[in-house]
Amino acid sequence: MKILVLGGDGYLGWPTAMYLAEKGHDVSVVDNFHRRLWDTEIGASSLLPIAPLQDRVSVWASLGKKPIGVHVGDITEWDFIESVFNKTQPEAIVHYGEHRSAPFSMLSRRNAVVTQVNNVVGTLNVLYAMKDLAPESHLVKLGTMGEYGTPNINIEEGFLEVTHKGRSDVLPFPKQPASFYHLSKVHDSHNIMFVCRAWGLRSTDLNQGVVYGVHTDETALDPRLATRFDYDDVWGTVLNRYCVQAAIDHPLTVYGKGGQTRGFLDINDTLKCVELAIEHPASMGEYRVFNQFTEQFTVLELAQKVAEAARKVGWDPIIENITNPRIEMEEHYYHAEHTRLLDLGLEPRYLSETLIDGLLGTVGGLADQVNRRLLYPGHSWKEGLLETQPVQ
Ligand code: NAD
Ligand code: USQ
Repeated sequence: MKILVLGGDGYLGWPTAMYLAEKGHDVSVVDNFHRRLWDTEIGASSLLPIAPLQDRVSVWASLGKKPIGVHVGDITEWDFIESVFNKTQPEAIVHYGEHRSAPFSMLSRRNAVVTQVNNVVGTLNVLYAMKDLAPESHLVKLGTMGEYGTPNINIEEGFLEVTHKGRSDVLPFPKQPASFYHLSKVHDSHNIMFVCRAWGLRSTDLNQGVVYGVHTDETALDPRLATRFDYDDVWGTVLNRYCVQAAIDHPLTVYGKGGQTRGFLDINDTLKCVELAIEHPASMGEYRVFNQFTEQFTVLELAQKVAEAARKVGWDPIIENITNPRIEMEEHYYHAEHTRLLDLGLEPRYLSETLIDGLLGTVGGLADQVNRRLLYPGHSWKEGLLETQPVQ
């Protein structure tokens, strides 16, 4: 199948591109490298060194693998995305090409605008390109579990059966996101659902939880095929951060009380879920939602798991409940359904299988590369950048 991977230079996009090429698909990646620029803006970088995209694809081809095409440009620019669709005629579009940091989106008015314009306009262009140039293609869009927020009822997979004043309907599940980034995903979801209804396009919205891990069968083939590992307070996700903190004897930074519960999954499960969505496409005109995670933990439980695993490798981190830079519920009910990908055949890799060898082993070897400035939060949801961070 001809597949476009938008955001193919990113943490998930690059391993996905290799994985799908290895499965025999005809893969092209699209990226404008804004992520590398946004890292520079906050003075952060991947703990694992990452090669330029052009080197990645040439190393991949030199291993005798099916070549991966590269298109460098910005999907918010219509002429660019139109030419990519004309050249590649995609049958499936895996859309990772967005700005993905909740803290970044909350730093200032400008950061909120950058995030929402990039994500909403980019996705709108993709939808128009599908309508005009590839109407039968299938959009596999990366959404987020954070679209739902933390309601006091079970979270369903996209839709909720509601009875109101004696009448019933199946309606989109209410969305209560907690950052301008998460809101951008809600806006995307509405636009996508609308065009499936209005133009008969088809899409799977993968509401994904927090992803961890960096090793896949393909990244393991050569160090230059590695994907990024973020641990700073703006781009780094919670589990990655705890592992890095444990490796350098820094307190594990639990924000507030630590009862915030989220869904998590291994990067290898992300690749499998995307493949399952592609292999079992939505019908024409269908907009469907899969909740994409395999386990749920509170962030305090996660810190305890990391501390326990770290002690097995001879480290002894402490857990510190620090002032929460975010505005979010720190104790709440959380139960999210996630059966649709399991029904399609997902066999999860659980955290207990990979924490010590996969995550702690990786960061342990890179401990001397860690920048300690990036570990305590240098931002706040209310005040934006704090003084310890570089000023723009
Ligand atoms: P990432 O930042 O590593 O990768 C995104 C890539 O998209 C970057 O290489 C960036 O340069 C590119 N990009 C952004 N805007 C673009 C544009 N306008 N034109 C072209 N390229 C553009 O992010 P990631 O962690 O790989 O996440 C990928 C997607 O998955 C995002 O949409 C994110 O919201 C979603 N997601 C990620 C996680 C996670 O834990 N990483 C969890 C849930 C959902
Ligand atoms: N947290 C801590 N300590 C830390 C860092 C974070 O307690 O050192 C807490 C946060 O307060 C939050 C939770 O951990 O309650 C998750 O934060 P995170 O930074 O790991 O993840 P989040 O900001 O939600 O965003 C990440 C990705 C985003 C994706 C989202 C999936 O960056 O692209 O959409 O996970 S989800 O969380 O399901 O919405």
